[in-house]
Amino acid sequence: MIAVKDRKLALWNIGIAYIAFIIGTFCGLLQVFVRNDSLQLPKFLDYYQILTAHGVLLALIFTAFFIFAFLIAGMSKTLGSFGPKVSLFAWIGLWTTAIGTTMATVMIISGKASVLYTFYAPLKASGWYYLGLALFIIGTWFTSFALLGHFVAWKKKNKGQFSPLFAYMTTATLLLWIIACLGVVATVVFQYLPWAFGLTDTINVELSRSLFWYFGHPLVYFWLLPAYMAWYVVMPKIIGTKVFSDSLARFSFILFILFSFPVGFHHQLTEPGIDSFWKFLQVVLTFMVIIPTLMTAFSMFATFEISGRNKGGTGLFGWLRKLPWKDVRFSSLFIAMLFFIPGGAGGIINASFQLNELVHNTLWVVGHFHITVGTPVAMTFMSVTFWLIPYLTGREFPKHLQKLAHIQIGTWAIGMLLMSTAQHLLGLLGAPRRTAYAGYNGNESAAEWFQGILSNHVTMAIGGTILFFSAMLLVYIVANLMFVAPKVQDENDLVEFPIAESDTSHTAKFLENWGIWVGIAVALIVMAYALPLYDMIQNAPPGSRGFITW
Ligand code: HAS
Repeated sequence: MIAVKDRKLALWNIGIAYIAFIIGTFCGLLQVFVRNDSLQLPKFLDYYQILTAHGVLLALIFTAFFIFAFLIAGMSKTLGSFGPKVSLFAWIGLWTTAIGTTMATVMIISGKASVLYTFYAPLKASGWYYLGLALFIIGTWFTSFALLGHFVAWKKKNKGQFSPLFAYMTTATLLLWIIACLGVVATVVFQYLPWAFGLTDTINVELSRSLFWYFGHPLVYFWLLPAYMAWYVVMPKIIGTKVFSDSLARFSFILFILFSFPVGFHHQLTEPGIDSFWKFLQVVLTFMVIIPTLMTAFSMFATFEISGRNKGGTGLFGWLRKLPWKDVRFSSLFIAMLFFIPGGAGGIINASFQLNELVHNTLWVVGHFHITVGTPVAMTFMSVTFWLIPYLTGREFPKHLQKLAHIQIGTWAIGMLLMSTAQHLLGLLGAPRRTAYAGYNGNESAAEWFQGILSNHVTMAIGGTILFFSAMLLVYIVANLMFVAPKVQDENDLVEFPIAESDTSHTAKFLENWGIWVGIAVALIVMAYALPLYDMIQNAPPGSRGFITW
């Protein structure tokens, strides 16, 4: 059992995450109906306003608060409870992040920041929106440094020992986050804030986008790595085995630190202001990310097979039947992994120079991120929710809630399958993203896109509705686990915090040498970004004034 004060900190983070989840998913529901042309929003609400709220609250706020809750709880569990300084920094982090979130959300709701979660210039939001975002990032840095400080203190006390795998992965994830945020902080502080508060008249659009995507791509791995932590460290314990290979797991996280950053241009392949050489270089580096992903896939299959065979499974696939399918903590993880197969493959398509021409700015990309962050990551967080909240609150996870949890993950999977398949197909046919209902003034060929069995807005709306139902079911389960389910009487009956055993006897010492890895990451960043960014600043076109199109 971790210390009460650490539990409280983690629970506050989870609570805020789920408040963002409720508003964000409701906006998602409204969106699919607007796109379907079957809902007229009231005058005070605009499609782009709810699209911004949906993106910011789910992709940035829900994920970040949930991730920090998981990391806080896991660091306290594996390295021992936090000292007063760590706690203080983590609380300051929580409140700064919460204040930033509130400022940004108020700006979106009051219609002053309908700029979507990517906040591309020259769309211009209120300066308070950017200030809210800046506070949000600063807050996460406080928490990150608190956890890193806890890690360093543990290392000092345990000289020469390998850190527990969970703590090692947390450190890798936080380093990735801190280095990634440098880009978005630079653009917000030096470009957006002076521009939005009227200190400068124009903004260098290409530079702002490039700095955003320098952050935007590692951001997706900031979501993914905590999910991988649950796959590598939590899942083996749930299915009754050990971590397949400690060094493989550590090395795959290191590869993510190296190859997450020098790749942001793959989001900008259609932009004219970047020389194709730099795009080509970053596309090649993007493909390097396949390596740690496939290492993970291999490791997961090996873990499943070892566990299944230990339980008596025979034959080529007999071990599959021995896996604990009735345990919702496992089944949601497994479905999450299944979705990652088409999700990741879609990423490879997006990153391919020529294929990107076909899919960029279409609904395909929306389909892609719903089966990456929206399913593998989100369903892994659901699996974690089912044991982490009762562990922290000291409550049971009663049978009836477990049944509901099965329905919840099943409906999430079905809803996502329908919605994202429709989005992928519609995108391939040409339907644009980032738009409200687009009928192209009744143009015949545009109308044909929407006439397929799966490629139509109705399928998307049905998928979206099922998803909303599932989201509300999840909120019901979360509320019960937080406040209603019976408290366990005996500490031995407490829901388990599953951390699998990991054998470090073959792990190379240099994997713990963070200096080397951060150094190589910085070298790769300089190689991929220094000259193109210099060029964008040195040969900048006249900047753009701001546009408020809503
Ligand atoms: Fe992506 C756009 C490329 C992965 C999220 N991506 C987005 C956006 C988001 C997002 C949110 O190159 C939209 C941004 C916006 O608003 O504009 N993506 C990639 C690539 C990968 C990738 C190369 N994306 C992710 C992940 C995300 C995510 C993960 C969230 C968590 N993405 C792009 C590109 C764009 C893009 C372009 C811009 C498109 C445009 O033009 O706008 C790679 O990381 C993928 C590597 C993965 C694989 C996996 C194949 C899977 C296999 C099995 C794995 C199985 C496992 C478990 C681990 C190669 C082979 C197995 C166990 C079982 C039992 C099944």
